[in-house]
Amino acid sequence: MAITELNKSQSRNEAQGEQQQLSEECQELLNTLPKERGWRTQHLYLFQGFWCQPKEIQAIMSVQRNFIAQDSDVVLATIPKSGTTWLKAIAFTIVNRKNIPVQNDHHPLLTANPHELVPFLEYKLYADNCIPDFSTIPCPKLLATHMPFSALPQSVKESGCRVVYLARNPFDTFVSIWHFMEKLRPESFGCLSFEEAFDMYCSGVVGFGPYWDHLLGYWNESLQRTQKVLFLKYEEMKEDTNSQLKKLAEFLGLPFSIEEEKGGVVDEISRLCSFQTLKDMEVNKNGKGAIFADSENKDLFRKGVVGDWINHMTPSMVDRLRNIMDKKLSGSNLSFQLL
Ligand code: PAP
Repeated sequence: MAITELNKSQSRNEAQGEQQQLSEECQELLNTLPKERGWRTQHLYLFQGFWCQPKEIQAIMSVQRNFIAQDSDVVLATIPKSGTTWLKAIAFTIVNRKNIPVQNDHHPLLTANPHELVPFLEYKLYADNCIPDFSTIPCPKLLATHMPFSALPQSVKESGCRVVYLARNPFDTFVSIWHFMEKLRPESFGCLSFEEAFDMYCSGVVGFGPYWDHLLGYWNESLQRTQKVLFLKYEEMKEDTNSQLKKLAEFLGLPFSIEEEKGGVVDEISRLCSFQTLKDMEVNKNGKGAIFADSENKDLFRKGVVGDWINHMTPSMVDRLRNIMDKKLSGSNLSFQLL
């Protein structure tokens, strides 16, 4: 068989494999949804107004039906590549600092990737037709999601549970996701060039996107319900990690005491969760499968900086995305530091 034929039949098989693991209900639903070329699966589907992979759709339906939030729960929300791993590490360390002091030799972050400590609702807990048993998990439960605000289960919106959103500028988010997908995209689906991916991104076709809708959903909610939704920015966390850590701890109802501040606890958390510290951990250098079975943990730690987009985008790409963002965010009072 010629290589092109082999690739075609491989991608057909991979696409069929993807579909076969789905419930009949989900397969039927997929047949009715608009679809576009995917980034790491053959297609992305427009589900409830956002773009999603088939397995994610099935899991999200299950989350929406089955997950009942408790008032003490904390949901960490991001669009992919906005700093999810970092936020998980920080939130886990803040919430557990009384029981697990930051300098403990057995701190879980020394041996586990942050994604193992704060599971995603749609990738871990409700994936593959599982319904998790939360009864043994201590409160407050830390959970994560890439779902847009509009798609969150009703109980998350109606209970007292807190939501922390981390946003990152669209330029770096795009560059980061393109690099990540380069690693994960099956060869048989062919190359997805930087330019092609950029076109898709600008049309809103990216996992859990359009990017701007995701952002605005949480932003608007954070303005209306300040006690319930906290909106953080990656760039501000990079610029002054300690002040953002304090803001987060306060929002979670676990402010740092004067003794803790004087004793350097905030600095220690910043250091433990910093890009370089996490990147250098054995589990993050050589571990696998923290999010997807087929992903390597090291791919979650690429550069971890603000402004890497300048090394990738042409001036016309920058203009195009800037114009889109100006239009989409106009009147929202939301802006990003880009460099
Ligand atoms: P996910 O959505 O798949 O979980 P996520 O953690 O949001 O991924 O994004 C990874 C990005 O966060 C990477 O950005 P880059 O590609 O521009 O480098 C990664 O380097 C960055 N990142 C991971 N951990 C940290 C950290 N501790 N501090 C700052 N940035 C980090």
